[in-house]
Amino acid sequence: SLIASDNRRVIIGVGKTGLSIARYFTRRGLSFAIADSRDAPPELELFRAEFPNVTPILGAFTTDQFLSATELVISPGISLAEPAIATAKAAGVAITGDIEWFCREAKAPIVAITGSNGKSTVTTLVAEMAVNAGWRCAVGGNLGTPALELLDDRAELYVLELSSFQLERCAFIGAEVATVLNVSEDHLDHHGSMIAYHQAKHRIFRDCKKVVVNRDDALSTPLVPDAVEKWSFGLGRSDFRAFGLMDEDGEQYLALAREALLPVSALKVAGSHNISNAMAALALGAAAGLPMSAMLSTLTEFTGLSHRCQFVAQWQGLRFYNDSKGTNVGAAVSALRGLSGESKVVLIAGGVGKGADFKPLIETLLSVGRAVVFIGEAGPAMHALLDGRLPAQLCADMPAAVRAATAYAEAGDVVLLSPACASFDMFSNYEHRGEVFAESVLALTGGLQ
Ligand code: UMA
Ligand code: ADP
Repeated sequence: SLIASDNRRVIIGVGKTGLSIARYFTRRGLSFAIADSRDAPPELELFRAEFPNVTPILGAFTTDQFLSATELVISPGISLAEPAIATAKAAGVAITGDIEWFCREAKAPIVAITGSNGKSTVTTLVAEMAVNAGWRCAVGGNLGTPALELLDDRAELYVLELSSFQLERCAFIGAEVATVLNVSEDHLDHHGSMIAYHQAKHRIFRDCKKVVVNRDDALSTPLVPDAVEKWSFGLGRSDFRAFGLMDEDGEQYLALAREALLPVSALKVAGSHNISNAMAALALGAAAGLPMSAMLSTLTEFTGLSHRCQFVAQWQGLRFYNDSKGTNVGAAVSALRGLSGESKVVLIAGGVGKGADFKPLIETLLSVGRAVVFIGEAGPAMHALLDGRLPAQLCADMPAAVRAATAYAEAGDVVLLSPACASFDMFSNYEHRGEVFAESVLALTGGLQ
């Protein structure tokens, strides 16, 4: 074994998360070892500078490597099916992650948010609502800042976006309010089945005080005791503790019980999925005790996050949208539905397919699509599945894809990048993909609006 017997709490991963765990253990006076399967993990230099007395164990894991550990604190990017980890787990080594350590330590209430899509949008909305209400609020998790970096004794509320990977290695959460926004297929390459993915997401309800349920998605409904306070959101009618829609004087309103709260037209974000997201944020905020007035004014100010159905340019009667964060089939389907309206859509899709079933995307395209341009690893399989039912072609890079998409488009159409796939085959991340798309559009249109 590579681990000394006096140092048997092992952090796996020298990335953002691993570094945050090392810092936290050091603040608590807990000793640790740290390992990464890569020879040069991204935060290595920073780690060496901050922890000169801890020598990271680098390079491919060997199966028996962690058998003498007592606990593995595993970064989200490492699979629990990794042989070295599965072997240690089978031998009784405890498996945890940064989120469990955070939740055991946090003193302020936690709003915990997961789901296949809309997590970042809803997490950001709830945090902005809290800030608008004058609460001292810390926001992070999968959204970007590792949870353990948020710990602050003065915090009044923590808002966490949690991924299925973070939840899967977490035995305790104890949120004030927890939600699974929706469940559609994603990360099947990692979780193996929809049931395993669903189970990982539903860990978010462990020991929670209140839940928020999506009435339009049965898979979001938690198995929790009746005593747990339940709030909900949905595009149907409102009710007690149930945000919904209401018509008044020919206008559609976000509503709670019998009260119209805000006209839907006051939201600056497009698509019915964003109406759901707004109501999810209201339900989470209301359950956490945020005042309604601050929540509603946040909704009227919020213009959406970058790379999520983001408007890029208008040119020769075409509108270009960047939805690079549409990294799974469910997201791309809702972007297509949300942006089509009166228009037809030319879609750019493809990338790392993650084992997904693309049929629902193809079906949506057949009703709202003008044409499709495929890119990346999954491109050929998606092209074959479409089987000539719409004009389509494969392109080798993003500038070519944008040119091809524009050539298919007719006046009034939307050109949409919503890849339904991860980006790592062609780009460093989804932000990079979105930026290359926007640059390609501006190169083609000459930057004209
Ligand atoms: N890796 C190795 N060997 C190791 C450890 C990691 O090869 O021993 C690789 C992983 O396979 C992965 C990469 O290193 O490709 C990063 O893994 P990590 O666990 O070190 O990641 P962090 O940099 O700590 O970032 C993680 C989340 N990343 C992942 O879940 C892959 C970030 O979510 C999150 O913002 C951050 O913690 C802070 O909480 C990113 C993400 O892509 C944005 N999340 C996925 C998503 O949203 O779909 C789940
Ligand atoms: P996440 O953090 O879960 O990836 P984001 O808020 O970043 O979610 O949104 C990512 C993409 O998912 C958006 O660009 C859009 O295509 C789609 N999306 C957003 N909200 C929803 C929703 N409520 N239901 C379905 N798809 C959604």
